Order: sequence, then structure tokens, then C-alpha cells
Amino acid sequence: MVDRPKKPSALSATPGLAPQAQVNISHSNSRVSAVLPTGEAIEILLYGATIISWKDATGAEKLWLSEKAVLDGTKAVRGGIPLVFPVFGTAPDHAATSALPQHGFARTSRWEFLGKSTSESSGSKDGGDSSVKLDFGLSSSNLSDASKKAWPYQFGLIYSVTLGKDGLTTSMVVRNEGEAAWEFQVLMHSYLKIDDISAISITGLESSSYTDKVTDPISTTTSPSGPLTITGKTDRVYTPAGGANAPVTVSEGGKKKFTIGRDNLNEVVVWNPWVDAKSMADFAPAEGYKNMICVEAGAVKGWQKLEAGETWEGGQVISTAN
Ligand code: TA6
Repeated sequence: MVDRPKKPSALSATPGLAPQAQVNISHSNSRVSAVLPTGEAIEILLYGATIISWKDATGAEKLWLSEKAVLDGTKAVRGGIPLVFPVFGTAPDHAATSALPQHGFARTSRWEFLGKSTSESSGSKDGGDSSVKLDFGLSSSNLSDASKKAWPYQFGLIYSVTLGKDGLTTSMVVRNEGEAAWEFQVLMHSYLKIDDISAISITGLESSSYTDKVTDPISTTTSPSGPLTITGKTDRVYTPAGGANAPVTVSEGGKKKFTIGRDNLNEVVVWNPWVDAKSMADFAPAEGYKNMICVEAGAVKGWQKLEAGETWEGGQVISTAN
């Protein structure tokens, strides 16, 4: 195993035992962090189960986080991977969710850390952990009175975050714990860190229907057969022609940077606020829009309906090109 100066001392202090993932709870029980023996690392706020940092084995940060992101649990985090549930955006015409704030309550509720599980690598000779899965839960009982009032349904969410040597997997199980059917939307609002927005091209969204929220009025059209480049404010909800499992790839300067694999998430939202970032109090630096692109896997067109006791599952795998 390649030795690195930054390797957590605990790893070298456990003779005989294959190197294990280190999982810690910190900041007065408000954050969970994990480090693999190979150096990959992640940090998650229990507030919103928001991933605020994901680093590869070299320590390179893969997610964009605003320098003015509020991390004390008083405001949705600007950056990382906030969670959107049970509504994407706002839905004034959808009675059951019309009273909810933008993107629902999942990203502004305190989740419970349910625990970790690891899997040993089959490949490396020392058999160290090759991934660690962290599970988080949110249910009706965790909600504020305001959220319960706005959306009075019995539900349970299990959000699993798996840090691996080759990428990051985030998956959600949604369960109707009540007697009445209800509908939801869900999305993983990933802020991907890039060097230069002008060098970005996105594939996997060709010849696909998309709703453009920048046009006035909002319009729905079909994308061209070539890659998407970002040359201004972009806020689009794609239904990729390749289906709910077709990958979307973000390349920079012609080199693959991220590939987002999807499971049961029909839509992909692409967002960059461009110069509008200057008017967003928690978006810093203002020029930071040049260093981020949101590529968000979700089920946000129409509604997923769950009858009493039914469950829904979906997720994404973000692979990085090393
Ligand atoms: O990412 C799509 C989007 O719905 C955009 O329209 C923009 O509002 C963005 O989410 C950020 O939303 P937020 O509520 O986090 O400011």
C-alpha cells in the first residue's frame, strides 16, 4: 500500500489488522466524517444529511462549497450535496406540497446518523476497507412543527452515502409509513467543483427534452445532438433520452472529470447561476460560479406516488476520472 505522510496515525497504529475506514462524529455530534485507508474522505452535516466535502485519495476536493455557506444548521447549505424532498423548487399548484419552502424540508431538518458498514477490498493485498457506507434517517418525528403542518404525512427516509476508492454513491429509500397515499419529488443537488466553467462540456443530455427555467416564459424544448456547454445562466431540467439509468459525463478541457450514473432518477437538472451569484448572500466568492456546475440527479418531473407501506428507491454514483 502506498504510504502517505497524511495517513491517519490510527491506521499505522493497529498492527496485524487490515487498514480500516475511520469514521468520526464531531462538532458536538453535528458532523460525521469518514476516511478510507487509501485517503479518500467525506464530511457530512447531520443538518440536511448534507455532504459538505468529498476528497479523493490525493486530498483534492470534488465538491464546490461556498465560502459563505452557513454550516451551523440555521440555513440550507450553499454547496456540497443538499437533498431535495418532498418537492423540487416550489409547487404552488400541487395542494399537498404548496405550503412547503423551496426544495422541501429534507435539507433543513436534522437527520439521525444510523451507523456505518464497510466492505473489504478484494483487490489490494492488505485487504483494507475499500469503501464505507454511512446511513442517515429522517422521519415525520424528526420534523419541525412547521414542516409537519406543511406536509402532515407519515414517512421514513433512509439516505445512504458510500465513499469508495472510485467514487461516491448516494441513494435514498423513501417509505410511506402512514395510511394515506402521498406523492413526492426527490433530487440530489450536487455542486461539482471544476476549474473553469468555460472549459466544461456535458454529455449524456443530447437530443433530450428539457425545461428551460431561464427563458421567460419557461419553455420546454429538445437539446441538440452535441454536448452541452455553459455560456451563461443555466437552469434546465432534462429528461435524458437514454433513460433513468443513462450516465451523464462532465468533461473539462476535453478530459472526463465526473460521470454521474443514475438508478431510477429520471431527470437531470443542470444549474449555474452565472453572474446572478453576485446577488446571492451565501454564494462566495461571487466569481465562484466559474468553478462549479450543479448536475443534479432526481425524480422531479411529475410525482412519485406511494400507497401506505410502499417504498421507492433511487440513487446516483458519481465517479471521478483519476
Ligand atoms: O438547481 C436548480 C434550482 O432549482 C435553481 O432553480 C436554483 O434555485 C437552485 O436550485 C438553488 O436553489 P436554492 O433554494 O438552494 O437557492
